Amino acid sequence: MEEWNFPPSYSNDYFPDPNNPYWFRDRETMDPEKRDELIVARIREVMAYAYDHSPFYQSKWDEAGITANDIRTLADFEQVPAVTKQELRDSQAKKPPFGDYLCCPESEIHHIHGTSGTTGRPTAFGISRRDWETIANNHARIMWGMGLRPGDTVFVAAILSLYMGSWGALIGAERLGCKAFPFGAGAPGMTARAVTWLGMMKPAGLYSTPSYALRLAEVAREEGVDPREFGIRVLFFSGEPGGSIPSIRDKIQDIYGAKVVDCGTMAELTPWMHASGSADTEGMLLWQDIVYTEVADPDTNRRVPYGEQGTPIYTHLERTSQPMIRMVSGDLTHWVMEDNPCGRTYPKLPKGIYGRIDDMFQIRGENVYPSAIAEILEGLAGYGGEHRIIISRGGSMDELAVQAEFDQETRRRGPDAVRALSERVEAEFSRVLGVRARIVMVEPDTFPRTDFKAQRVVDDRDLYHSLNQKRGG
Ligand code: 8LQ
Repeated sequence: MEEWNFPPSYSNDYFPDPNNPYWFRDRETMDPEKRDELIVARIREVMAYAYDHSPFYQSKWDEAGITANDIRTLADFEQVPAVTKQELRDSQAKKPPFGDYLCCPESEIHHIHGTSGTTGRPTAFGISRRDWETIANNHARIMWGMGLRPGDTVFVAAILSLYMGSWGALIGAERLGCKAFPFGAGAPGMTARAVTWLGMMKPAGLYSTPSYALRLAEVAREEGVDPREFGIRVLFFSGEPGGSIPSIRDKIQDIYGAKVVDCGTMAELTPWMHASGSADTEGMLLWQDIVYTEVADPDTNRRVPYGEQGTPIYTHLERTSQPMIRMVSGDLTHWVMEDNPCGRTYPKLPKGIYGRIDDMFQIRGENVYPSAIAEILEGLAGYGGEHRIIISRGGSMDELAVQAEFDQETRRRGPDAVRALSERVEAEFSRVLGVRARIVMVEPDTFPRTDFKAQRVVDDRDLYHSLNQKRGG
């Protein structure tokens, strides 16, 4: 079989036969039960390694009375206590800067990165050279599965700073033998310049967030350029929901005339592409031989059956510097096991990751995700491209208002068209979400666009009530 060892030592010269749709055919298409057996053995190795090299895992597992040798089945592994982001922060506060879960000598760290969030103590990633190469190999393999090939130009349109997304896409493209273009994002005027460069380079692949791909298309059109002229074949997205939401995915595929692939989990879990669709399979496959993912009940951290919803819990099977073993994401998704068009035998998140459980709100007993609201709006003709979700969590129940832009065409057609659109939005909300929301239609381009991940939820009782009054409701 192809290389599958711990620690991994991939050959940087390896390439599959150009006609082979798989980078590692056996690992990707093997009988899933056989794979699970191999994963159990690998988990024991990774746990033994982490125990030997990190006080963090030593004390955690000693306290739980669990050892690597106790893991005989995947069900046994569910007993291993989960790791939270807060524990990583605490560990780094106690043992700065990389925490007592760093499993290699500091002298072996080859790259420093960190979390891109703006609240709370940031977490530092210390990544060894060995891991850096492993990540590049993992990502090249998954990008091969997306249909990218050596010689293709890959344009990275995301912030090249603390965001791991850009770096992961970049090193995957480099290892794949692509012409890697670390263009970046986020500086003033950069989106217009991206339009110029995309026209010049005609890349086969573009990496960004889904929100930014929509923004880029708007700016291209403002510049009189049809995004189809870029000639992009594959748009691969991470960072936020969108790539697996049919209305958003189809809209972007149509705008660019390109295939959309959804990927990405968490920066801590780099190689974060380990959940990724492929050229022929929509949604996200769980590449279990790279990072073992359990979709679990958030209360018990035990796996839920296929077909059910839960929170992903991730375990690195190939990382040696800061391995995450049962890191709980706090996101929500549902998973299935079915035949995939691409022939890979991995479980799948058919609708991707819905969002963080914390971002969910309850309207009269219904759980609502911001991504479900985006899904409805993006599917409606006349929608202007941005919205804000205003929640009032003040009273006994959450209340919901949505400010949504109408587009220029609707504006031209006048107030009746705006009213009709508003009624359509309201009707779709009650049909799809089962909730009544205050809909406030606003002019095109009311809201700023993002170069990164969209932030659309505003938690504000006063704003909610002022919108509610304006509408006379
Ligand atoms: N998140 C990330 N990717 C997502 C996706 N494809 N669909 C839905 N939600 C997604 C570096 C990679 O882009 C991963 C990344 O964004 O890492 P971060 O910055 O640590 O953010 C992690 C969170 O982004 C996840 O927990 C999801 O909520 C979201």
